[in-house]
Amino acid sequence: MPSHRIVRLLAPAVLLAVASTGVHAQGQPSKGEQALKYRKAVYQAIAWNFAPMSQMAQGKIPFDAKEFELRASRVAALAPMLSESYSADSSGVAGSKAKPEMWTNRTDFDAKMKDLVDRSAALAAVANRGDAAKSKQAFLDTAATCKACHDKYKAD
Ligand code: ASC
Repeated sequence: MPSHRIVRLLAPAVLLAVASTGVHAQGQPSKGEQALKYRKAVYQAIAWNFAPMSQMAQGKIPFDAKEFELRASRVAALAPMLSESYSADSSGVAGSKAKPEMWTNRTDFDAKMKDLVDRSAALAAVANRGDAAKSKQAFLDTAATCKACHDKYKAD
């Protein structure tokens, strides 16, 4: 059999094998890998904006109502973007710190994620009114929702 004919016969099998590993022909990340990358980017953006609020809440830098409100509004906008990044096809993708039980306790995980979304929305609303003590408390309440989920579902 001529070699070009063999290639033509094998091509569909090769394509199928490549597709089933989730790696595209040009080495692009799979859907699951893209979801994980997106998830990490959103978490990074949240952490970046969390940091100044954390420092203000701890009295490490002076409370600045405008700055606090800006950071709070960003976190409130980012938090609802997370749940989409926990797509089924991202389960088991290398590089994730999610413990396996996160995927099997999805109802509890989703409830914890909703706590973050609700508390960060409340934080933004409180920060909008500019009261230092109330803003700091709303921040601590939000940070507690981060911790609740990390303690249970994040490795290390
Ligand atoms: C942060 C950050 C977290 C949370 C967590 C809250 O700033 O990066 O993961 O707050 O420490 O307890």
